[in-house]
Amino acid sequence: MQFKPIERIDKPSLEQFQNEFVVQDKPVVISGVANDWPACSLWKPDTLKSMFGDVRVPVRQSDNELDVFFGKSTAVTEISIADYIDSIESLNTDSQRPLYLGNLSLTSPLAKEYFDQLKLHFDFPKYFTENSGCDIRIWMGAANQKSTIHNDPYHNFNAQIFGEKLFLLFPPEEQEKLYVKKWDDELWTSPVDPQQPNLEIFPLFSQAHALKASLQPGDILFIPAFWWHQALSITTTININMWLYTEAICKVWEQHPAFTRNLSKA
Ligand SMILES: O=C(O)CCC(=O)C(=O)O
Repeated sequence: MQFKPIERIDKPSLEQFQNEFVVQDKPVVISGVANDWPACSLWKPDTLKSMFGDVRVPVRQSDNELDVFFGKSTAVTEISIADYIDSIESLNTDSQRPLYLGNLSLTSPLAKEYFDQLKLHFDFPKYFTENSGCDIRIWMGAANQKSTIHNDPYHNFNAQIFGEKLFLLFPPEEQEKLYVKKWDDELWTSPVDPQQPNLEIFPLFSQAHALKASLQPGDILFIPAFWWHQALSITTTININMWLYTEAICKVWEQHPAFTRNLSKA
């Protein structure tokens, strides 16, 4: 795999963001925006523990998505936020892997009570005039937590709140080199572990072209819809992301060669 760094931009205007990144289907790391969010100073494992320690949340049995999608750990369990934070902070994560509090919707009716309080702490810029289908999720994980390479039929803003997370992004047309498989109607995911690829089984992965960014607190990564992406926590991390579903994406999804190729393989 070869990679280049993802471009960075400081506080773009709506026009600049739309013209240089959305229209050109190009990822970017936005700085100078989330740094001022109260979340970046308030949301630390210990403060979340004191604010919401008793709240019970669904967590994945494994924080390695390769286990979730290609292994045997698909189960979800429930745990209090205090116990979850203790588990990721006390575990020797070199030899044991903890649970993963990932992809927790803050906009679901169940989380509404807490969301009203949390939403005062962040404010994603209005880079899209239409905001339909806007969905906000929180992700908290231990060092070495990893996702699979997958894509989403939404534009995505992923903000780093605490710790450091590494993102690899691959353009939609790199699909063949990633050996993606259908998980459900919305999710296509790759069995290749980009940190330890098995090139005997997945030889084309050696020719894949990726973009790479290390997100620090206050960075917001824009992942255009359908771009393949993978996340790896370098430290304990807290991220918040917002998915945006637009009319334009709907049209692309219906016509995109990746989608028609996916359908013919399904
Ligand atoms: O952080 C992760 O584990 C995955 C994040 C992700 O896939 C996303 O923001 O779409």
